[in-house]
Amino acid sequence: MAGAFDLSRISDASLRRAGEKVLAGVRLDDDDGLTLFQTPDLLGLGALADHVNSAKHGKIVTFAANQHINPTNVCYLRKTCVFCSFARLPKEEGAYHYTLEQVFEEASAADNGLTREFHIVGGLDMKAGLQYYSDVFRGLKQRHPHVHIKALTAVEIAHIARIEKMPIIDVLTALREAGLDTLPGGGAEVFGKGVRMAIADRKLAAEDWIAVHRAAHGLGIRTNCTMLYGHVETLEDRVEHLGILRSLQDETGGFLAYIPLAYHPDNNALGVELGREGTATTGFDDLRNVAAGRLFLDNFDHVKTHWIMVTPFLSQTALSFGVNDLEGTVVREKIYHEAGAHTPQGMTLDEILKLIRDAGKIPAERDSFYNVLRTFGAEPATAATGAAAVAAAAA
Ligand code: V47
Repeated sequence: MAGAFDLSRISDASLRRAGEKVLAGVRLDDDDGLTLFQTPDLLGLGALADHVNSAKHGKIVTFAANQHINPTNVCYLRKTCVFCSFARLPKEEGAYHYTLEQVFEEASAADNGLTREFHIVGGLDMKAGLQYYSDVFRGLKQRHPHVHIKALTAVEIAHIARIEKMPIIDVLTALREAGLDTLPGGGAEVFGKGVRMAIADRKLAAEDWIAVHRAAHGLGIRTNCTMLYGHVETLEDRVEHLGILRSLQDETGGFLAYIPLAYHPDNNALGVELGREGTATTGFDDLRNVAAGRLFLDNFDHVKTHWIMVTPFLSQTALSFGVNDLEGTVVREKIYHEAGAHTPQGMTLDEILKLIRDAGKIPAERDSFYNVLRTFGAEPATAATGAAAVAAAAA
């Protein structure tokens, strides 16, 4: 690995042993994984993850000019995915299902000339099958031919396959013909059976989520992956989850990025049950999750921080904890705002550039395959904010 790392910066002996392995290029095992999630030495963990990230990406932090679109919140798992605040039953107050024209109207924000990616996900709506999404994608590509379509989680793909009585592979092939380019990483939640039973017992099982991504990779469709942390999962569950993602990446190399997602407890049954309303994850755990992802997932190039979920301030700090990619402009976010996120709905290009520069990093706009399109010159960082303050403390 490029450059030297002084292991004496790490105060925790177990983490130092994991650090020795990382520096020697030896893969971390499950016990090391637990250490990443247990160590009290957050700054040591972050410094190690930052070292690994800097060796891959230098000071470059990428973002995409993207727009989130959620065509429907109707979802037949409304009552059983107890962590979700977005879903509605068809006749419930607040339920919506966009017509094609409504999707195209919302997407017209991309006429700004900046947007390069649509991120499209929604509920498991019996009226949103193959024809609906094929029409959505074809219509979007006609209107915005240069905009990449990252759409439909593995759970939605499996839902379409079920209602159309088609094999997964045929659904993926048909959607690709209609304009689908890549799949987002949602729906993974936590793979462990006990956790899935507790928070999403009728949702696509772990092995089926993996099967959809394997099928996509086999067709050359790249995908992302996620882990929803900060609810009922144990640290062992987190390590197991990361291990499953790492194994599929060994097999296919098809994952583009890993995105840890912080659970938001407002307006959902799980938040009430846990007595957690108004209490999101801690900053400590948010930073730990990105750093652990960077170190454990040694076969992933990209780790993304989702500023909508963890706040721009925390995302900025995460840039010194192993992260090389920042969720983009977004434009209008619904899923986490229903669940209590108080962050803005979107960020302007200038805000993103400032956030990255003030962390002492170099902003770069990327395409959806993580190719850098343009780099924005390094500007002097302003006062010690976010990541700069933490990096200074860790040095
Ligand atoms: O799978 C739902 C999560 C995910 C809540 O691939 C919640 O680039 C927190 O996957 N608190 C969908 N999270 C979003 C997603 C995603 C987001 C950004 C980028 C990418 C990408 C993918 O949202 C769901 C679920 O894990 N979610 N409810 C909640 N209350």
